[in-house]
Amino acid sequence: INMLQMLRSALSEQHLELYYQPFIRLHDREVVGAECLLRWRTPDGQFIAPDVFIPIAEQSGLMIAIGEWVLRTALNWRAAMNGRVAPDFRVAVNISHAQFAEPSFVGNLLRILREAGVPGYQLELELTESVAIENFERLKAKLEQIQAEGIEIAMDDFGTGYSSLSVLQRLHLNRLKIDRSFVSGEESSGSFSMVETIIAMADHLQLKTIAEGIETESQCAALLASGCQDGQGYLFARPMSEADFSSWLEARA
Ligand code: G
Ligand code: G
Ligand code: NA
Ligand code: MN
Repeated sequence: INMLQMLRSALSEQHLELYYQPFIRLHDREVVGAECLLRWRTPDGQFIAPDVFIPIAEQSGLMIAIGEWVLRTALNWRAAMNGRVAPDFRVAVNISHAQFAEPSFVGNLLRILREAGVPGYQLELELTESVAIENFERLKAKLEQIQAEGIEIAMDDFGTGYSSLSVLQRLHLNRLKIDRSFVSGEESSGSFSMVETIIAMADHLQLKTIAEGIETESQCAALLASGCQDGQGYLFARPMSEADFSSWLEARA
């Protein structure tokens, strides 16, 4: 039995799970959202990392079904969090390139949003620079259709891909996610200057910023001083199961 068959049954037998990692507003440390991260728990209790199975899901076309499951689960979770988080608390969902490129993507997205009863502004999509290989006009039209619902678009792992400044300028995005490789380079000051460059560029393009992989108070302080708005990382919390996320929230209150 191969990995693809196992993954297919994991989806149907509900062995996939979402973990949630909070987004923190750096200046006052309020919880402003969470990214959902897919986990596959095999029957023997082992976790298989998404880096391992997402490429297989993408090649086989199974990512479409998994991606819809992720969206539905994340949005139902967001609806269930009402009253425990601020109204503008956003849930961020990673969208793979194969999923985004599917012609039915936007239609399915909006249908799932409606079924969950969640307003668009409570959802953010994390895309990577790889979406920019798509035909530019088509990409732009898709993004506009999504944003017309209030859904925000973040560019994930920013700075590691190849998208040009001109693409960034011509697409209307909402947020840049500064890749953690730049954040962890803080001690060797060469790469932290990349963080400052990215934030300056984001400000110029009127994009919001979030830094990933914040592990130390000194990284947090440096990001705050550079004008970065939000952050995520082990300093605040690891990705947590739904139950652990709820306990974590309660413990802070
Ligand atoms: O926690 P971490 O190991 O979860 O995530 C590893 C990688 O898997 C990250 O690049 C992340 O963007 C990706 N990933 C996690 N969950 C999802 C998901 O639901 N969909 C997609 N497309 N990628 C995901
Ligand atoms: O590619 P993407 O940015 O979606 O993936 C986020 C990845 O970063 C996940 O695998 C998540 O578990 C991981 N992550 C989150 N916070 C930290 C952190 O503080 N340090 C490290 N090393 N990894 C982190
Ligand atoms: Na992400
Ligand atoms: Mn990222």
